[in-house]
Amino acid sequence: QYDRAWWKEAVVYQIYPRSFNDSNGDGVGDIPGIVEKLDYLEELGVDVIWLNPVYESPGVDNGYDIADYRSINERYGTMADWEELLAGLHERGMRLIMDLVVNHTSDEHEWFQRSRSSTDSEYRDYYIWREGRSLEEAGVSAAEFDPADYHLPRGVYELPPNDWESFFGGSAWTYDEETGEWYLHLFDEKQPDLNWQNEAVRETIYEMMEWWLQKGIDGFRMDVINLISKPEGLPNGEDSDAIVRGADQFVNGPNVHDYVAEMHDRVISNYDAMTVGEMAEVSVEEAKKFNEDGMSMVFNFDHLRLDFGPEGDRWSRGEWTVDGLRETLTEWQEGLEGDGWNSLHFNNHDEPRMVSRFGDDEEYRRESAKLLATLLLTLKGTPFMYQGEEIGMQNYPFESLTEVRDVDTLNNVRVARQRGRLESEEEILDLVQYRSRDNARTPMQWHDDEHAGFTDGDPWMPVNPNYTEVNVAAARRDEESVRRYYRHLLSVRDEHDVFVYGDYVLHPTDHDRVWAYSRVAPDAELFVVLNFSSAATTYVPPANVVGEAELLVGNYDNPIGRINDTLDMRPWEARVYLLD
Ligand code: ISL
Repeated sequence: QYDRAWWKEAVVYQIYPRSFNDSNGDGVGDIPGIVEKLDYLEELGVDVIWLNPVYESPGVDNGYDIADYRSINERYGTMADWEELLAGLHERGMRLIMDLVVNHTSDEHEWFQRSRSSTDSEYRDYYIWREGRSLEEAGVSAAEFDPADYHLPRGVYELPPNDWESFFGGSAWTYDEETGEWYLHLFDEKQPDLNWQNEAVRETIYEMMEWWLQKGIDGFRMDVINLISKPEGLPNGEDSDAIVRGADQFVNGPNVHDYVAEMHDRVISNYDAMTVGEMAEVSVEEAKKFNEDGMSMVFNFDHLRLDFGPEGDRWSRGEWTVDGLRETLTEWQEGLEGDGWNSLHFNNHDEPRMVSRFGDDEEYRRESAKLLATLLLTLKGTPFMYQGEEIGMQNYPFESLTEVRDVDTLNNVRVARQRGRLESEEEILDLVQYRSRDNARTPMQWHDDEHAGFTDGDPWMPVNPNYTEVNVAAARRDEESVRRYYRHLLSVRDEHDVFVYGDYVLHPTDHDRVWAYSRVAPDAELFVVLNFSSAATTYVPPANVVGEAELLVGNYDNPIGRINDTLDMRPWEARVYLLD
């Protein structure tokens, strides 16, 4: 009846190892710490663990700067620890997907060390090296030019090969004194981009992927995978509204589908593996092409840009609306129906906490966290939870920039200051509090002892001061906890195929706070209604759902076993009915 796949039926739980559980008191989470929590994960009812990078790395971007793809960072444990983790998950019927970061490596990777050593190195072409431009060539006057913008050594007076910008702020090129050329890095200067045009690069990556799959992993989350193909000649950016300058050239570049399809044919297709491609920016049409290339699903971020400032600027603040959220997610739900598959996510290690962003993290923290859980687990697609979401963890109340560790935040703040874009220190702090990736990276809150039970030492990131109230132990004692609600939703989801395979059907409404939809399968139908507001309201459901129904899930007591022609919705109320 359905085009079934295990990864369509699965719920993924993302673990950011640095911040999950520290077993040896060095203040940094580790793999044995995750092993200690395997029963916790099983009890929660999730099916797949996605582990952020745990490979050898100098750690400027917390592991997204990999120095050796085939080894485990000592900080996190040993390969034997990792094997124990994999075995422990498999014993419990769970699976493991690993982070694949192959747009770039660390500059401390041996390939880059060799590549930078000489223009004749056999590794030179593993990365993207070019000569700089003279001011004349670039059409820049001497008055406009500030060598400090490019960290140029004394006596070097030239511009980078093109005008592309890094996602972490500033030019995407760094001048290297060894050979007097520049290398490309779409992220930090310690994350040089690999040259995917070079067949040797592709081959060695495929071998590495094969090696992990042979060890028994169940798939990959592919970091910024739609940035791997850069256009011939590396032309300047043309679109001044692009997410960063040059993005119109290197996002979904000319050969990206060839590479992804090749990767699938050569490696993935030999396994029963799932893949999710993280996309810096992607349209529904483009996503379908990735599905055709063999990718199980992509992460898109359209709904996580609704609160960006004017011109889509991440480092300024705009307001999201329920209309916008509903419209954006509906476009993806409808767009991929039949010939594609969605991923679903409202937070991860790069994003603020969802309850602080889309909910009410004060009076209605629990209710709104449950409403967002309901949305995550009743839209069509594979849901991705992020650690701490199940207890309703919130953004961190940063009081000063000295509490920030994240390279992305720090670099972007520095560049914004240089360019006079952020006016006052107050404005900066405000934005950091709202937007910084570190909001998601504070330690997991296990109980109300010191450091929330995350570590016996000094945590690498401060613990959110609300840990005395918001923690797993407290959630266990509480009948109404967010965690209990997730467990219930996850188990109900397992019992009814319609959660996975039913079509999404929007119920159009003028209501600016309510979102209602059905999930329709040949033999079952769900009706979902969500009140995104700290105020009570009434909603008139469509006539065709009114009548006898079973309330499968709800975040308030609700004895009524039918859908009336008017629904009185309490603050942040969420209900899921199974129609009779
Ligand atoms: O953080 C961002 C905004 O949410 C993005 O600019 C982010 O850098 C982009 O989504 C890519 O993220 C991924 O690759 C980065 C790494 O820093 C992120 O942690 C990772 O998820 C570079 O590897």
